[in-house]
Amino acid sequence: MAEFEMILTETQGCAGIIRLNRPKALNALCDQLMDELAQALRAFDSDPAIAAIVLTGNEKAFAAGADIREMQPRSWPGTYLNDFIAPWEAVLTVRKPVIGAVAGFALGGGCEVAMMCDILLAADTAKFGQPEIKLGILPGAGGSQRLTRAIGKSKAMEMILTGRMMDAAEAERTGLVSRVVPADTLVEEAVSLAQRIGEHSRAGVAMAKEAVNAAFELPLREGVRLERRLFLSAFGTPDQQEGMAAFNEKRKPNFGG
Ligand code: CO8
Repeated sequence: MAEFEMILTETQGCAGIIRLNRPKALNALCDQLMDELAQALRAFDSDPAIAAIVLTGNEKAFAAGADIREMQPRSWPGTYLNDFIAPWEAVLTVRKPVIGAVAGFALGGGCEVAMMCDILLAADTAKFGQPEIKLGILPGAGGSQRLTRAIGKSKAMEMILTGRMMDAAEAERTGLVSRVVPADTLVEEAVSLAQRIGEHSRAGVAMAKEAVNAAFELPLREGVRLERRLFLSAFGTPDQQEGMAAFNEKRKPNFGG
């Protein structure tokens, strides 16, 4: 793994952990940080020892948004010609599961990056919000779409038009996150989730991730068709043979990948 200034990386078993690490700016997402994040995601995605990636911040912030200092001087058409949001999509190109683990603020672009993750765990200290309206702009990295799909139109509209934050309990109640855990166990829980995923067939996990994500991109009929194709092709993997043989022989499967 390359040397980074604004993120920290480590591995624990088959979990690759990326910590956003710009604490003085509450992990505000500047160009350099996003470039480093993209590099680290690609490195873990292509590392055969890694089954899933945990993306987290620190106890105060996952990320308090795009870097407002860096954004202030930007103007159109420069913003259009040099689409500075494009590198953010790196999170979406990862084929292994990405588990977002949010403590403290996940605001603006920080909330958007969190919502790009496949599974979101929240510490009881987490606060989510899309406060861009207070800056005279609107969400620009998918917030208006992903928040609306996650929590419904009325609540998403209220949050995006007022900029109010949502606490961890509300985020769990509305389905934005899968679970709330005590802040001091957040990363441990996310790593244990990654390790549980890592016990399963790599191909099966990648196909299942692709199928679930298709639910956000495709009409139902196309999504079901994609699922069917992936399901049928799973029968071409040694892991299908191993998984079913192990069940019938009443033993633990030994998936080879
Ligand atoms: N950008 C740059 N610096 C930030 C940011 C940010 N988003 N958020 C916090 N900081 C800095 C502060 O300037 C401060 O720095 P300094 O100590 O040098 O003055 C330091 O972090 C600590 O912040 P505060 O003193 O404000 O800490 P508080 O605990 O008092 O308040 C808050 C915490 C409420 C989170 C407050 O910092 C805040 O409101 N931050 C801004 C939140 C925000 O508006 N986020 C949305 C940004 S816009 C956006 O994300 C658009 C995304 C569009 C797509 C992406 C395109 C690339």
